[in-house]
Amino acid sequence: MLRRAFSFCKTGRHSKVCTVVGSQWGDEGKGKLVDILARDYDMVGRFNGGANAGHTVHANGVKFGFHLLPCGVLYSRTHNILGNGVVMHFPTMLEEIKQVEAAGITCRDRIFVSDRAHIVTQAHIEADGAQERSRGSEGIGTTKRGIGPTYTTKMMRIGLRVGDLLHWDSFVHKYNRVVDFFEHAYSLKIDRAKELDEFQSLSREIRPMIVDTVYLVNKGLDDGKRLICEGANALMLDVDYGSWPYVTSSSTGVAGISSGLGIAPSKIESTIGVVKAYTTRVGAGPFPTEIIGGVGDHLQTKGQEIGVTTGRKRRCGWLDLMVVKYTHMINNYTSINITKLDILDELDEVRIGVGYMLDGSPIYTMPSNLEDLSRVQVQYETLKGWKCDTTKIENWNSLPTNAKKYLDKITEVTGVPISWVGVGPKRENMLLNP
Ligand code: 2SA
Ligand code: GDP
Ligand code: MG
Repeated sequence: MLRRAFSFCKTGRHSKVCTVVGSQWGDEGKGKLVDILARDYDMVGRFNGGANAGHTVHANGVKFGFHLLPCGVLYSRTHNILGNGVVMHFPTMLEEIKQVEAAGITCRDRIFVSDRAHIVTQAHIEADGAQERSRGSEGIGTTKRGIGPTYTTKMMRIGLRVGDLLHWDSFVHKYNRVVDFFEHAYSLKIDRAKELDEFQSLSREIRPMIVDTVYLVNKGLDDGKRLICEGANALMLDVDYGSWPYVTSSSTGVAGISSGLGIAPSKIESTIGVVKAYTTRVGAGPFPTEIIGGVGDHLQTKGQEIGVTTGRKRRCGWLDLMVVKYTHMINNYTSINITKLDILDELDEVRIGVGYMLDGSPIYTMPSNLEDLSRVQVQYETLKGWKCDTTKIENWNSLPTNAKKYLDKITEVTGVPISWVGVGPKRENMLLNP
């Protein structure tokens, strides 16, 4: 059979496999775009992270905050897949299923969890907290959802996998092995009998959802189905390419799709980089365009920049296009979705970081070490604000001239076309570039 021609689809609406990934430090609004695109897709798959993620979807007057469930779950025909690269905290997932059911949407039969995904236990969660405490003032500011320790036991090859739930005796053996390790390493005391009881009862609910998702997804594609790969976190939080060690523990970019969902890179047709119109970061670590006070506070308040998972205030700053250019180099965006443009509506002027200087010379990529990254001097361009309410705008052409100039500047500096612009949190607050 001839291979299908590689098809770039700028908007992501017509691809067979479309990827939505974070291009900054997370919370760009990936959930909203996935929800919008998912209406026309058959499958939505998460490939990385766990219940650290918080993806917000506003649909039919209800606000959902998903941590584990893929954002296609609100459409009755969409299959939602948690790939092998995800770390699973089942109590969180079951809670989310109830949230969706409470909105009148049945979804259990449309959720598929990889038998190869690793399981987060109470010991992983407590170890996360213990590690943060032991780091003192150098704490990463993790979400304390056990993410780092679960990827650690995966790499140490002592973790627990979802498929182990189907073999109870060996599950108990492996559970004890992992708990022994953490109790010893961090002087923890885990109530094993209680947690094993919980696993036993939840495994009855989970069992029908456990499948080989690698086969499910690839067979689906062979049968003509279409897939969205939903990235969690963002490339600046990637364990290899992010501002290490102030990162999460998974591969958050397109590279994570192959390892975390079992899709060959050549099957990915479009990759949409979600870019917030300014920059935010939750947790510690360098942030070159951060604004302390003043406009930073305005963005935090107006943008309601509060962590979906932990309720922490997000740090805010100007849009940093060095970050977007760097993440584009690695992810190769077909197009960009600018989100939260409306949050800049009231500003007299807006600044964009377009380059970095280090020791008096321009640099062309992201420093790999914190020492240099915390010393870069950001080169800014300042543009006039548009000073009008964009939230009622229904089409691209009605955007104010200065807002269009802001968007044009982003394309000029990054070289990536903008396909979508968000001017509010709801589905209808999304403008398509004609
Ligand atoms: P972890 O818990 O080990 O993944 O934390 C490591 C770093 O990764 C950051 N991180 C995040 N950054 C932005 N958003 C995330 N999701 C939640 C949200 C965050 C929240 O949607 O708002 O509620 O606080 C997320 N998850 C992890 C984290 O801040 C650490 O810097
Ligand atoms: P994600 O983790 O990338 O899915 O993003 P989050 O859900 O953590 O954070 C994005 C926040 O911005 C959520 O509260 C969204 O409802 C909201 N949001 C998304 N796009 C827009 C937009 O264009 N304008 C406004 N005002 N809010 C938006
Ligand atoms: Mg988020």
